Amino acid sequence: MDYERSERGKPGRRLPTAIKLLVAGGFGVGKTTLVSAVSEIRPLRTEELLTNRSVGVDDVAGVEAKNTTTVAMDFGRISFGDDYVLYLFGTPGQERFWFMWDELSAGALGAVILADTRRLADCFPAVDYFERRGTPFIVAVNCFDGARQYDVAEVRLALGLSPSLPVVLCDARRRESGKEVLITLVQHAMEVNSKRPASV
Ligand SMILES: Nc1nc2c(ncn2[C@@H]2O[C@H](COP(=O)(O)OP(=O)(O)OP(=O)(O)O)[C@@H](O)[C@H]2O)c(=O)[nH]1
Ligand SMILES: [Mg+2]
Repeated sequence: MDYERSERGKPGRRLPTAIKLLVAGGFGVGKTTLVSAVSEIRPLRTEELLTNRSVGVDDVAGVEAKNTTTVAMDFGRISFGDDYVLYLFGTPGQERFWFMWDELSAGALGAVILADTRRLADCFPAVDYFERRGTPFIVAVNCFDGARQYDVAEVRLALGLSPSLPVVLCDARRRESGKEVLITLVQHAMEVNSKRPASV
């Protein structure tokens, strides 16, 4: 909500609108990487080492170099001019930490579901979750090196998504790419909300 900052001696200056967004998706798709790449503050991470105990539990196929995993959340912040500040919450990818999703989702404008085309089915739980909650979301395909490239129409078809739902390609390691994803999400979420009947 916008309000005047006159009490701080700067009459007429507005505080930016705060928007909460989620970065969700399956295990190892690059959620922590994206939040860290775009954040203008030092991101909060809750990474723990993957140990031998997770063998047979965590599917690291495709991300064999990965040796840590998010156990609670990632947090970052990014401003767009003086008008908007986005607060980013990255969810844990592994099923055993999904109980965190409800807490993290409260009050979120929308969610990015990151997808890895080598393991596309891993993002079904996130798609189901946000569809059920009625949270606006977009799908961002994180283009890993060496992974076969698909176009967005193929990904949309494979995930059974409606043509009006944005599917974009990105590189979670690149700040500009991550920013474009977030802008697409905010625009989509605002459009979805503008079509919803006003609550009483
Ligand atoms: N080549 C390439 N590697 C990436 C990309 N994004 C992430 N990685 C690597 O892939 C691995 C997974 O990245 P994370 O950001 O930890 O994934 P995550 O989704 O947060 O994983 P969990 O929290 O464990 O579910 C890391 O080793 C990253 O360095 C990408 O766009 N391209
Ligand atoms: Mg993570």
